[in-house]
Order: sequence, then structure tokens, then C-alpha cells
Amino acid sequence: MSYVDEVLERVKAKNASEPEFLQAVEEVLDSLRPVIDANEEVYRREAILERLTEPDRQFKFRVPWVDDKGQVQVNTGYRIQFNNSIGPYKGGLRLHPSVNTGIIKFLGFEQIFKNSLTGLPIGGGKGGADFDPKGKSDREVMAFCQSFMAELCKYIGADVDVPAGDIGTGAREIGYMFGQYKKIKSVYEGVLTGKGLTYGGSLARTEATGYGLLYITQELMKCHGESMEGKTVVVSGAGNVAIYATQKAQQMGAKVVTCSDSTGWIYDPEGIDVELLKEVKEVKRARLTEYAAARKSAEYHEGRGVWSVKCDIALPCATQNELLIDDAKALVANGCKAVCEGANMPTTIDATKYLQENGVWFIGGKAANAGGVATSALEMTQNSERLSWTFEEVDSKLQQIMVSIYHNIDDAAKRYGQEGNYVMGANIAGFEKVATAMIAQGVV
Ligand code: NDP
Ligand code: 2IT
Repeated sequence: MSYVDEVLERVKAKNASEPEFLQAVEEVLDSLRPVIDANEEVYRREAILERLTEPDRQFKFRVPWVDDKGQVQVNTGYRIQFNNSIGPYKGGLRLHPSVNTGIIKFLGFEQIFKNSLTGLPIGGGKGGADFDPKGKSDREVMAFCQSFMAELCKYIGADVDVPAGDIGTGAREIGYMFGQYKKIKSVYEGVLTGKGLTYGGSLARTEATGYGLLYITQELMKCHGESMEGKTVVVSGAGNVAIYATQKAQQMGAKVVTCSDSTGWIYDPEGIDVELLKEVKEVKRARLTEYAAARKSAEYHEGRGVWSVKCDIALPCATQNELLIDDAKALVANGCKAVCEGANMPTTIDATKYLQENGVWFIGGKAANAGGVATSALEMTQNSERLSWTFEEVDSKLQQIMVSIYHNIDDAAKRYGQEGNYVMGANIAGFEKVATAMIAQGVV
């Protein structure tokens, strides 16, 4: 049996109750076959794949807090420190009722390769809790964040592990967590990214994931002799990534006709009104029905359905496993040319294969949404120099990073005779740097 198959079997047996983690590992290991096969003896002796799929450490802890009625609530908090061979652990904090060990583990595993692709010195980590910020007052969110950080602060630090935002964690949550870290540790350091602009945050971090997604999509189109101008784009999600992806796509001359949230979706043939969407989601924290109520051209539909809309480009920006095989078939039947993932693992493995086999240019999340964490690393740099760069400076670095990620993954795929397979290219390019660093640092 090949080394890849041996490790895959072992990982499956050991993590049987974590389907998302297994899905992420299978995708990566499968696409590393040509690299591993070319040098199997060394990788096997070094146990590189076993070491890569076993996190350095995982923390799981109780998070008690008091709600507005005086009732004590208890959530479970997580932080996974997966691999720090190229830099301090780095990755977001997800606050969503669906969070469990397997979800955090898949996200932490993917973060190793994504962070490597940015070209910046950051290792892979992730965390979060099964807390649902929806419907909670600001005071309740603060109480949760303070209790969460009272434990998390033991494990993180500006040169150790630097968390950031993800689903359910935005500027408000990062602010409360930063305040609590500072109070307990008495250290003013860049221990979190995505901070507010008055206390060490970076300009353009809020926009970075969505903007970065469009910069790489634009480069992909350009290299295939196309542009964004006049293209019809469907976006899922209505959060941080979806909003700024929509805004940048529109700035590039494309028309974005959909968005979605956890209960329904919008079709707006006139093009999504980003200012209205921001008001509904960022300020009022309301449902998309409010968007539809305020905009004549918009249709609201219950459930899921954005992938049934005819488009040139599809950008899944909500959550994992939201683009399934039937959605892939609908996209292909409607002539979709490109799918680039703003979310982490939004497309299932069979849907990804179907899209690729049917000639759709497909860039997975590890490359396509890396602009967020890359800009977080730029925030870390600014914090270390105790300086703040202008929006234009950060944005132009972000553009360069995304363009260079595109060419790195394209080249890696070509080197292994798989031109156009950007999933394979991303996994290979991300892996090569980490594996080289691991071998150089010995068995640790
Ligand atoms: P937000 O919390 O800001 O937005 C998430 C959006 O997805 C919301 O509109 C939410 O709906 C919708 N959604 C639909 N179904 C689900 C579900 N089952 N679980 C959670 N959300 C759902 O998160 P982000 O925009 O920050 O993150 C979106 C995706 O992008 C995630 O996969 C995240 O891991 C990834 N990502 C985020 C980065 C960042 O910098 N923020 C960087 C790289 C990747 P509702 O409004 O009803 O909650
Ligand atoms: O999935 C991700 O890359 C993020 N949520 C951003 C992580 C970060 O450290 O900015």
C-alpha cells in the first residue's frame, strides 16, 4: 500500500467521528500523491504525513457566563494549535452552535496550508466555541467573550498563537477579547488580529478576505483571456466575506445578483445593494427579509438556492459543505466558468471533481480566501513595528499576495503535469514549504 493510503487509513480509523476533518485530510493527501510518491522513502521515514495530521495540541474548556436574566450559561471553548513550523499559530475563532472538535480540527488543518501559501511566517491554528451570538445583547456577548478569554489567554501570545475573526466573530467580539487579555496579562501586544483601528487594528483587514477573493478571481480570469467586467456573479453568505466580495466584484464591473443567510436567500437582478446589505447585517444584525422589504428589485426565497441562478462566476462565502453535487451540476448546466471559494471547504469533494471535470476553473479556499489571514499577518507586522500603514499600502500588498498565490499554485500544478488543477497546486505549494521546514527542524 502506498504511504498516502496507509496514512489515510490510519487517520480515518483514529478520527472516525470527525467527518469534516476526514474530508479535509482526504482532499489534501489525495492531491499530494505525486509529491509523496516522488520521494516516498524520505517522507515515510520522517513520518511527515502522520506529523502533519496530528495537531501539536488541542485545548477544550468550559466557558461559563451569566445571561441578562441572571441565569448561568455554559459553552464549550476550543483552541487547536496544529503546526508552527513556519511561524506562530495563526487562525480565526468561530462562534457558532455547530462548533465541535471536528470542525475546529478541519479548519486548523486547512489553515496550515493556507498560511503557508500567503508566503508570510504564520503557522496553523483555529478555535472557537459553540456559543451563538445571534439574539444576544452586547452585554451577554461581552460576558461570554471575557469568560472565553479568561481561559484562552493561558495558551496564546503575540509570538505564540494569534487568533482572529471567523463566523460569528467580528470587530465587536475581538474588542471584548482583546480588553480581557490585556486586563489579565497586563501586556499590550498584538495577540489578536482584526482589532479596531484605534487600538492596533490594520486598515483593510475588514475587507481583506472578500477583496482578496476577487483579486485572485480577477487574475484567474485574466490568465484565461477574460475580465470581470460585465460578468454575472452569484455569492452565498451575507457576512464579512460575502459583503466585501460583493463590493469588490461590483467595483470591478461585475454584477452580483445573490446573497444568502442561514434561513434564506436573495435574488436581486438589479445587483445587490451593498450599503443596504451592510446596514441589515452589520448594523441591525437582522434577517435578509429586511433587505427584501427595503428593495423593490429583490426577491426573497426561504431555504437554499443561490447555485440555481445562471451566472459566469460562483463565489461560495458562507460555510462548509454548502455547494453540493446537484448545485455543481446546475452551475455547469448554466454555463458557469469559475468557482472560487471565499468560505472554508464550502464545496464537497464530489462537487469539486464534477466542476473540474466539466471545465470549470476552480480555486479552493486555501488559496482563494487566504487574503484575510495574509492581512492579519500584515497587522502583526504593523503591531511589531508599532506603526500603521495606509489603506492603499495594505490593499496593494494584499493584491500582490493574491496574484502571487495564483501563480504559485498554477506553477505547482504545472510542475506535476496537472495544469489547471488549482486544488492540487495549492495543496502541493502549501505543503512543500511546511514539509521542508519540518524536516529541517528535526523530530519535534
Ligand atoms: P460571518 O459570520 O460574517 O458570516 C457568515 C454568513 O454565512 C452569514 O451570513 C450566515 O448567515 C451564513 N451562513 C449560512 N449558513 C450558515 C451555517 N450553517 N453556518 C454559519 N453561517 C452560515 O462569517 P464570515 O463571513 O467571516 O465567514 C464566512 C466563511 O468564510 C466561513 O467559512 C469562514 O471560515 C470563511 N473565512 C472567513 C475569513 C474572515 O476573515 N472572516 C477568512 C477566510 C475564510 P446568518 O447571517 O444567518 O448567520
Ligand atoms: O479562515 C481564516 O483564514 C480566517 N478566519 C482568518 C484567520 C486570521 O487569522 O485572520
